[in-house]
Amino acid sequence: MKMGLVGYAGTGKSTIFEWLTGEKPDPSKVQQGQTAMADVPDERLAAISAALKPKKTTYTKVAVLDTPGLTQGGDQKDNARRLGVIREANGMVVVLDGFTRTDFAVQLQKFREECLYADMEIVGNRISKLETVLKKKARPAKEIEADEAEMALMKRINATLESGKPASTLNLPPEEEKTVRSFTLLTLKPEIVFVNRGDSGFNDPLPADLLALAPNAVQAPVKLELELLAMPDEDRTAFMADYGVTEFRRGATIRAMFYGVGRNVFFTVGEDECRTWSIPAGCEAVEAAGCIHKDLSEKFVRSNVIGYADFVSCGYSEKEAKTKGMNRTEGKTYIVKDADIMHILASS
Ligand SMILES: Nc1nc2c(ncn2[C@@H]2O[C@H](COP(=O)(O)OP(=O)(O)OP(=O)(O)O)[C@@H](O)[C@H]2O)c(=O)[nH]1
Ligand SMILES: [Mg+2]
Repeated sequence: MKMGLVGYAGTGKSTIFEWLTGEKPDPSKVQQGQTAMADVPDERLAAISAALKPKKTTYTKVAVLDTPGLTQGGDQKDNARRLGVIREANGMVVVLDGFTRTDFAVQLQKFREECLYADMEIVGNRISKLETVLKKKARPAKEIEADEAEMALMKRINATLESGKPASTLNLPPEEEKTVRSFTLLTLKPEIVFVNRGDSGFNDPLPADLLALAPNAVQAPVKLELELLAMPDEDRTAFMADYGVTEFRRGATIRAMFYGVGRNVFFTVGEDECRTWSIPAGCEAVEAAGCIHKDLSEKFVRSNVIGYADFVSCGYSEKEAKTKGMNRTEGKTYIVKDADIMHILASS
């Protein structure tokens, strides 16, 4: 799971990169993008580990990719190259300047337009290429058929983009999604909007015009939090009170990024290790098994599942859950719920 920090130059992406991952951005890596990992905090796993005291507690991670910012009204070609760095990411965190500007909705709309134009160029190029290929007649019928199907799909995507809508609004079925996957269209990527606030205003609700465009947008005073965290403990409390900071939002932001792009977790628990595993929301048990190891999904037999609320009500005891009949046996197609406690059984 790799999330790209994207947006216009100077919106604070590299500052956020450091805030989320604890790694200093390396100026020599700005142009090609820099990646570092961040744990996805989970209070439920913390509670499980506090109760079971395993040797090790492991949180699933997200990779965070810092990307070069776009220039406003700048060279379109150069912006397209900069946007190209994002293409390897699974999702985008669109960073808006909330420390020198208040026009969040305008910034977001502009950025979304850049993505539309960049995708239109890619789709347009592909259409031209397919037109040339389709003129050649002496080819196997199967190839012609596949190219014609791709052409129809590309034209549909193009029409959507031209009407100002992201390609994601087409809700492409898996077969078609596979056809276009290699083009890594930006408007197919899940997006979460982040407002990088200055020293004030971060406790105010986000403006309605922004929420209309991005209902799940989040905000935090990133630079202020970094400065507060770097202070000696004895000074921090006083400064937090001065600025009206009641909590640090780093953890909540990572969780918003993780859940905002459609991920869930399940837990595995034991004396050696308790951990969270990242899965796509709504996936089947056999796919969840594959998130631990490919073998587990290929040789999947069944899974034992305890719902998180049941697990808590049993005092975090698998034995107790079994006694109370809350440890269910589920098959391959069971839809895993967020925070399920799972034991996958595979054949050897
Ligand atoms: N006052 C204030 N300044 C900030 C904040 N966040 C970032 N800055 C400053 O804004 C400038 C740009 O921040 P960066 O993190 O380098 O921005 P960027 O988005 O990575 O910029 P590019 O890499 O050029 O796209 C730096 O001088 C930061 O110190 C903030 O919340 N408040
Ligand atoms: Mg930067």
